[in-house]
Amino acid sequence: MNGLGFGFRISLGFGFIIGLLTTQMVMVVQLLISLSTRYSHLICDLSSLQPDHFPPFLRGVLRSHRTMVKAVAVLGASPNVSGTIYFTQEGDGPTTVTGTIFGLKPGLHGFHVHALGDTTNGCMSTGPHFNPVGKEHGAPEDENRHAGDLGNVNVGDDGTVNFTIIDKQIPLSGPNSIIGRAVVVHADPDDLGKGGHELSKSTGNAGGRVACGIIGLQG
Ligand SMILES: [Cu+2]
Ligand SMILES: [Zn+2]
Repeated sequence: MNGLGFGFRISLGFGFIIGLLTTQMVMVVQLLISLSTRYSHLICDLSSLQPDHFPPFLRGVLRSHRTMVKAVAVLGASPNVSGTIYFTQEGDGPTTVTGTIFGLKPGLHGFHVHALGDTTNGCMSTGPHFNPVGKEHGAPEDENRHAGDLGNVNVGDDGTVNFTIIDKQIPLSGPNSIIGRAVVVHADPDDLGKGGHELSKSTGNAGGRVACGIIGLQG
């Protein structure tokens, strides 16, 4: 047997063993994930792991086990304004908010998650901005902001706005979940805490609450 043929056999053998090990590892990870999901009260839920932190051949199996949570808020409590806001979150990733709102005056309107899903007194009973860690009002990109501070939506001349917001502080599960709270659209622009008004650091001086909806789970 010449050296080349021997080397070829060796590399073929290594390739076979590595392939086998990779398959075994994927199977073991699959088993661990299904066990951890079923017994998440005993061990941490592996489906919340970040796939990007693992080797490429394990990412697919980790992604396929991440849970997708969906929620929706139908805007009400205002006769002229209507709209629907959708929320999705995959695993513990950021939440994507997509919405369409009709019947607003053109320009910027403050848009927030408020603490309570209570509309017994219209939008007034939805409480203050959702603020689980006791910060000041700010812009979505600020470090010092309420979790519920989603900034402004920019309404066109036809009174309609379509928007997408991606945000890391409004999860759909866990202790700071926004499920059961409310989204509120305001009459005026949110000054993002920088307007120098006495209300800037609490509400962004965004004016009245023109529409709101309770954030509920969606199948
Ligand atoms: Cu608000
Ligand atoms: Zn705020």
